[in-house]
Order: sequence, then C-alpha cells, then structure tokens
Amino acid sequence: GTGLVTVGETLGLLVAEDVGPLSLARGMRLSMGGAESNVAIGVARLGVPATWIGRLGRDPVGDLVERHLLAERVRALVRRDDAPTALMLRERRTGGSSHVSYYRHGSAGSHLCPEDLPEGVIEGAGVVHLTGITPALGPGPAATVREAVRRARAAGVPVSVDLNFRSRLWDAATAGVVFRELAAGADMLFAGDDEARIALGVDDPDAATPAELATALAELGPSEVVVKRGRHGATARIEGAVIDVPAVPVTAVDAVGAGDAFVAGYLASRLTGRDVHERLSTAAVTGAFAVTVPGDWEACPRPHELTLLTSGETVHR
Ligand code: KDG
Repeated sequence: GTGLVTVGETLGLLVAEDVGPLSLARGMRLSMGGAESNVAIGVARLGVPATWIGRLGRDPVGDLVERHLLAERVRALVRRDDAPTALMLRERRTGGSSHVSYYRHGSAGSHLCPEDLPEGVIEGAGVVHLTGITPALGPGPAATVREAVRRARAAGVPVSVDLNFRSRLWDAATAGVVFRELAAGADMLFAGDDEARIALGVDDPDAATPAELATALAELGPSEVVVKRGRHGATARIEGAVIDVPAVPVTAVDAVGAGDAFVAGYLASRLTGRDVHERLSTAAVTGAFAVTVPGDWEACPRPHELTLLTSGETVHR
C-alpha cells in the first residue's frame, strides 16, 4: 500500500469570529474539524494519497464535510446515518486560548461500527492512522478501532496512533487503560506529554522527562514514539535512539489542529520514504503552520510552501 487510511468522527465546527465570551458572540464561522480528517487533509496537501472512513448524518453539515474532503482530494468512504452529524462550538476566550463545547452525543459518527471498514481498504493502506478519541465515542467506535488495528496488523500494514485525550469524553483513568492497549497495537505512537502520563499512569508532571516518557511508551510496543510538546518541540524515540526536534517559532492564532498537522507531516514524509530526521523536521514545520490560522486544517502546507515559515523573506513575487 502507499497512502494513509484513517477512520474517526468528523464534526461541524463553529468558531467565534471575535475573541470573547461565546454568549456574546455576534458571528460564528462554519467549518469542520476532527482529528483524523485533519490528518488526512494534512497528508493530502503534501501530495500523498489519503482516505477517511466515517459516518455522517443526512444533513447539510454532512454535505459540508464531504464537500471539504473532496475539495482537499481526500477519498471519503462515508456512510450516511439517520442521526445528525456532530457539532462543536469553539469559543475564543482570549487571543491565545480557546474552549470547545461538543454536541456529539448520539451523533452519526458515534454509530461507527466494524462493518463500516470496507473490504481491502485497511489491508491496502501504507499506514493506518487511528486516535484515542474514537474509542471514547461508544462501543461501536471502540470495536471499529480494535478491528482496524487487528486487520492492519494481520496484513502487515503499519499502525499509527495519536492518543489525543479529550477530557470532555472520558476520565483519565478510563482512558489510560485504552491508551495502553492502543499503544501496544501501534507501530508509531504520538502523544502529548500529558497524554503519555495518562497512558503510563504517572500522576506527577515532574516524575519523568520527555525522553523517559518516550522510552516508557516504546516499551509498550511501538518502534516509533513521538512525544509532542507544543511550543517546546518534540522528543522522539525511534528504533532505540532519542531525538529532540525544536518547534518552529510562529505567532499563534489558533493552536487547535497543530498536533494533527504535526502527525500529518510525519506520516506523509514516512510514506514517501524520508528518514527519521526529515520526518521530524517536516512535522515541526507542518505543526507550526496549523497555529498561524484560525481553524484546524486550513493552514496545512503544500510541499512548495514548507520553506515559507523559515525563509525569513516576507514578500514573495
Ligand atoms: O485535534 C483537533 C481535534 O480535537 C478537533 O478537530 C476535534 O476531533 C476532534 C475532537 O474530537 O476533539
């Protein structure tokens, strides 16, 4: 296989146009978000084939999601469901911080089930990418993730997992058990340092360095572990070696989506045969792009744009 295949829930996203309390918002911009489709778009922007599998409602937000995915050249294998497409509202409380409310209980995406994985698609992938959000959506989505891992492993397809802890969906103790199982099934594992501690059952933030967290996660099974540290860059443990990559400094407008863009950069470079250092430096650049624009995926770069953030020149003629 050559491309990325991912499965998860994509939601309509309403972002307040102005900074301030959402209760006073005068305008909301309608777009979409969802960790897995964000990664698929990021990969497709880099010119690597990407497929997203999921359920959408028979509603205009479902149409919007399909339309955006099509426009971004992501192959969408969608089942339409009688339940509505989920929504999330994002309040921009300050210039640099945001707050999300979900409207996703009983959504179309939460009805995802193993039968939604079409024959041969997982088996034909170059990488199968999953997140720790999907198992929190219900028993059907949890079984779907487990089945995707099982089928990928049986076919010799590398499995990538981003833990993506969402405290609105479940508590850390419940998530931790599932995160350990996901880590054990993964070849590539991405985690924030907080998520690494949840997976490892470590409470004290000072108990372990990022390199120690990455090493402990690697002991659960994955050969490539990347601890994402936001503005502090990332620490990877790949085939036994620890590698630090600095963040690319940018003015943050909307940090949501940076982790997904980072993963997209890493996986797209891996799928095109780049070495570990190049995967990590591309990831740092794609992650930085995502924070420069409101919205999760809109800012993801095309290959010729990768040097824009570091070139120092401001007018390109
Ligand atoms: O990583 C960004 C995602 O968190 C966002 O797009 C929404 O998938 C999402 C979720 O469930 O939080």
